[in-house]
Amino acid sequence: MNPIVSVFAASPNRGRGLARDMAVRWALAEVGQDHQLRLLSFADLKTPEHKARQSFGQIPTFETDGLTLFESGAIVLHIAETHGLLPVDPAARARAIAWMFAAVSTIEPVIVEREVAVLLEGDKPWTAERLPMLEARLRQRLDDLATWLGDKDWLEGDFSAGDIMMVCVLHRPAGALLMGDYPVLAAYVARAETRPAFQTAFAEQKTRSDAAHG
Ligand code: GTB
Repeated sequence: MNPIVSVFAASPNRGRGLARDMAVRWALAEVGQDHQLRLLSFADLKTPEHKARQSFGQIPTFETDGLTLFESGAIVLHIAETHGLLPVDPAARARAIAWMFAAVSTIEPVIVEREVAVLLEGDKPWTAERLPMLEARLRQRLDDLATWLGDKDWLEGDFSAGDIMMVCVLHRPAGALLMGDYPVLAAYVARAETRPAFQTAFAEQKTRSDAAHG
C-alpha cells in the first residue's frame, strides 16, 4: 500500500509550499515513493477521526502499513530511515539527524517569534521595541548557520533529510526576507530548489492549491 499523507484540501498558503506537508512531499519525492493524499478541510482537522491521527488536529500525517505518524520532522525522519535519505556512517547519520532538530528547535523558533510579533502582535505598544531584538536574535542564528555551511553544498556531507528540514524552515517568510543578506544561505536554498524532487513536490502542492482556489 502506498502511504497516505494528509494535507489541506485548500492550503491557506496558496501553493507557496509553506505548509508542513511540503517537507514530507519533498522527502517522498527524493526517495521516489508514490503516495496518496487525504484532503482535509479545517473542519475535518478537528474531528475525532483526524485527532486520532494527529492529537492537535493538524496536517500533515502519514499512514503506512501499521503506522500512523504525525509531526513533519518525525515523518521525514521515518522516510529517511526507511529509504536511505541519511548517511550510512553512524556518526554522520547522527549529525544529519541533529541538523533536522536544529532546523525545528534552533532556527525555526527565532523565525516564528519574529513572524508572531509582526502578524499577531503588530498592533501592541511593545512590538516596535521588541522587533530589533527579535531580528538580532534571528540574524545571530543565520550568521552561525552560514558560518557552518561556508563552502559546503549541504549541512552534513551529501544531501540529507537535515537539508530538507532546514530549507523548509528557511523558506518561512521571516527567514526568506533576510536571504538577500546571507549569500551563503541564499545559494544553499537555491541549490535545494533546483533538485528535481523539490520541484516535483512544489509543483504537486501548487497544482492542488490552484485546483482548490481556482
Ligand atoms: N509541528 C507540527 C508539524 O511539523 O507537523 C506543526 C503542524 C502544523 O503547524 N500544521 C498546520 C495546521 O495543520 C499547517 S502547516 N494548522 C491547522 C491548525 O492548527 O488548526 C503550518 C502553516 C499553515 C499555513 C501557512 N501559510 O498559510 O503560509 C504556513 C504554515
